[in-house]
Amino acid sequence: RPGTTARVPLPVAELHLHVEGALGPDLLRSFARLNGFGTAFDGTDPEPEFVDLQSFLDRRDGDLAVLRTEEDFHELGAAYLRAARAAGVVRAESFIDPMVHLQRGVPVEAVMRGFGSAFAEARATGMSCDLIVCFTRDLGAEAAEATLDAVLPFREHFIGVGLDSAEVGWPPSLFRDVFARAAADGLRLVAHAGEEGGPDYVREALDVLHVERIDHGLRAMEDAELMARIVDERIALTVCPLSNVALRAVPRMEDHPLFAMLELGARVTVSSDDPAYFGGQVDANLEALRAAGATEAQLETLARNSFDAAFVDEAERRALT
Ligand code: ES4
Ligand code: ZN
Repeated sequence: RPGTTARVPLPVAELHLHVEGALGPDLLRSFARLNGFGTAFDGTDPEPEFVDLQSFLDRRDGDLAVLRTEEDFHELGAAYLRAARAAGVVRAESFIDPMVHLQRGVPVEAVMRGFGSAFAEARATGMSCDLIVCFTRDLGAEAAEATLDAVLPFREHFIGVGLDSAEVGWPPSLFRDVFARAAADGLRLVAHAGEEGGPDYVREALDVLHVERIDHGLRAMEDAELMARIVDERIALTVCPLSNVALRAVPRMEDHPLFAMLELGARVTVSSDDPAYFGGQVDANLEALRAAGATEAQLETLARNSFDAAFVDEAERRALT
């Protein structure tokens, strides 16, 4: 576009990002060659069409086959942090899913040491970033307990736990005990709820798991009383606009419930979820909202909310903004 200058990205905290979802086509091909898959992934469609959350998870699981070693996880983590920085992310709280990798025979140790060392290295160069370990909810509560046991030896590499993957049929209440144990270990708590599951899932995440933020939370909008509470208690919602449209949780960006959530005064934040699959990093998500009618004031509110909702103390918060 001649005559336009590149916009400096708005500084934000990205609070809802799955590092595995940053595995883009170039990295995918290079890991495939490195790990003996030859050119099997060369024709992989870089912009796939999804119909729902499960269709994305199936595609992603196929791609993740190329990740085998601690070094692979290190490289993927470092690649995400570089791309995020360029997109304006000055604080990253990023999800990883150790059980997804263990399912295909990769030891939890390789995942934790690889991602952990990438984040530690970035921290040493002045980036504010931490990991959150997600329980893969469709593997059930016993697997979640086993996950917590398996990652606790790497406690220095993560600050909290979350709950992700296929939502419907796996209500938060199933995970009461493992979240209580994580809280007792001093871990911060978040959970995906209300992406495909109804407002009851959001309510359970708050009342049974005692999470501090809700990831997505879209369907909380179906329950006015619940939204009033979310506003009142300043519970952050980490919303991922491009993901929601790609996975058809929202029909069109112009209809995104984020606009009404902001009107209610909810602490809405914006993140990219899985940037390699849904059309870009957090800056692309903010840009998509702008194109759908978000005002500068709304975009600034979203950025400020992201810092208010981040798991940092006052001193670090001041250093970030
Ligand atoms: C995910 Cl529930 C959900 N949504 C988007 N990306 C994901 N990666 C893993 N679980
Ligand atoms: Zn997510």
